[in-house]
Amino acid sequence: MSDENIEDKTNYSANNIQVLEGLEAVRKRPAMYIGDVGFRGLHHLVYEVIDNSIDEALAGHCDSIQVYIEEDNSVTVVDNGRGIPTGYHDKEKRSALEVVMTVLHAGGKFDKDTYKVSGGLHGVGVSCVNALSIALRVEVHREGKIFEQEYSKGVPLYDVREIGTSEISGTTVTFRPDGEIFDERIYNYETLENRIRELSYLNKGITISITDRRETDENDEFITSTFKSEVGLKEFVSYLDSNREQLIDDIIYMDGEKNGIPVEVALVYNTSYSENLHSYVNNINTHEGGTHLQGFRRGLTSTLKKYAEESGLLTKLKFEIAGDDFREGLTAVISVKVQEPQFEGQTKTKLGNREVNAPVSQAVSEMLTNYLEENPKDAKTIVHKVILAAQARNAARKAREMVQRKNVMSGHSLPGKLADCASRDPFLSEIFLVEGDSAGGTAKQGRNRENQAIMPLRGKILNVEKALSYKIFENEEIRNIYTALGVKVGTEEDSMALDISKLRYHKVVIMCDADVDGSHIETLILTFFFRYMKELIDNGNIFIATPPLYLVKKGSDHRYAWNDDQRDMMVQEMKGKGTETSVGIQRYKGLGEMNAEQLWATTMNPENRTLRQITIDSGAEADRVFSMLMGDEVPPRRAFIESHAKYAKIDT
Ligand code: 0RA
Repeated sequence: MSDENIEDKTNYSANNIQVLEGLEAVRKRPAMYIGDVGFRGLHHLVYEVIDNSIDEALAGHCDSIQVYIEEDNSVTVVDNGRGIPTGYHDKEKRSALEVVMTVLHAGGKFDKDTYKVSGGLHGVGVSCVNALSIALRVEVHREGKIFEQEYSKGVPLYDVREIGTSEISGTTVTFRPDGEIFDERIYNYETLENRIRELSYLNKGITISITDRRETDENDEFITSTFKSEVGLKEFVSYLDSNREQLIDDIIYMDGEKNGIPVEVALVYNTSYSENLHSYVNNINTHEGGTHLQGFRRGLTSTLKKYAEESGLLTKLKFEIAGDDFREGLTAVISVKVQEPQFEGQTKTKLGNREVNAPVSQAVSEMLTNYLEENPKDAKTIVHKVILAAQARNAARKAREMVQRKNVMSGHSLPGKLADCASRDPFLSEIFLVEGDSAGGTAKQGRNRENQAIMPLRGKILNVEKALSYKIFENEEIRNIYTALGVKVGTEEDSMALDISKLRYHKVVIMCDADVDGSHIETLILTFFFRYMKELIDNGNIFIATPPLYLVKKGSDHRYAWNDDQRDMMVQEMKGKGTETSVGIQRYKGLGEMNAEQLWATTMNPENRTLRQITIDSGAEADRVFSMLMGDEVPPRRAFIESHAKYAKIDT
């Protein structure tokens, strides 16, 4: 044996130890790599794998990606790229494929020419997915051959092996998340579908499909969706606004490069009053905004302001137009690709790179200037809308000031309908927003008054989707929510700025009847939080209570069921217990059908209750769904409600 060989062996085991240490680090602190080990983290694994295929597509070598949810909740991602290289890697003493699959951050290192920008929220790569999978198999078609390797918890089960010949090229990865790591195991088709739709808009020209192999529909076929966008963000904006009325003829669009930074922007004005801006960096939704969004706003405001001033349309206005006024009824998506993104903020979704601001601002300015010059009619319509927004903002300021003055005059600022809790510690306190005065009364009797506050809401609260923002602040129920929560809105510069530093309860629980009306009210309240207090949703403060649907009883044996399966199982079990006494089922529709003890035991007691925390998978999709649910068009709303209904079957 030569010296060289000995050294090789040492190197090999040294590398091996490093790999194991890397995988172990991921398994020890999975949240550090994928965010969390719940629903989000579970789905994040899929995004991480798809991202590699998208990178291959962005490099110009792949135009088709298929995703399958398998029967056992494993996921397969197939692409027609070049295939991960399988040759021997001299330095690592093993197949390049094995290196990509097992070494953290190794993914991009083999292909220096590729303009690589995606790479997931945390950019951890497929090796991280591998480490968190109880089983993973990769199959590569490349140079006329097929190769495979399998792993468990990231450790290879055998060396990369050749298993056949092939005329195509591409990579297929199938993985099953490790149940020891994840609290959630079940993939949600719609969550993945939404992300895939979004990815297809963000990366035009790529066909991406998703198929659910777990169950078939009434025609015995798997549920599947295929997405391909020819025109990118222009189509995205039109999808987002499909339930709103467009104010101008075209969607304003540009796709280009500024100072070496690829910038794609699409925007349109509609007749609504809300601002819907969605921004992306390297395909990642930047919820918290950042320098690209600042650039967008600056470009939009300065261009429209200049145009409005030069056109003489502002002469009659007695006050300044603010930044917000340019964004009322605006739907826009902006996507930039940044080589070395710096992500900041609480959820690491805020772009910090200062060099991105100016190029985006310039791009937006140029695009908009051209459009306004070429479409004077639309330009006028937009300026008119801006002036109306400014006037409404002025009215809103007056309404708000009046409210604040009233509060000061009456000496106490909490709403009369609020039954507050004793505790003044927001971290221990919760508030239940309850549908109707009568259920509110029951909740007041049943609660733990030490830390549970109750505020009844009268009937249907205002549909904020259809109201001007100053109308919203004139609405009593909504003002009560603001004052009870201790949330302040509006500063001199930004009429929508939210101050949640004095939030009085860290859990805000929406408690509605388990029927069609209740779920409508739930949606109205959620729409309000989504449009006007989104920070609370992002912070994880908003919850929905889940009252039981059934009381199943036999003699003195009383049990609650939250769904039909549970109910049927209880009935079977109780019947099995011999005696003649019959089993009775009571269907709860309203909270009012429960007495205070029952409501406490099933729905309010932290020891037994289930609270559903409201989170947003996709801000863009949530925006579209709320505008549809609360908008004027009936058919899409009915279709959505029928496919998502919790209670419709029972009540119709
Ligand atoms: C590194 C180099 C090359 C391809 C890839 C990675 C690659 C990775 C993945 C992951 C999923 N699908 C993928 N497709 C390709 C190409 C090197 C070359 O052929 O020159």
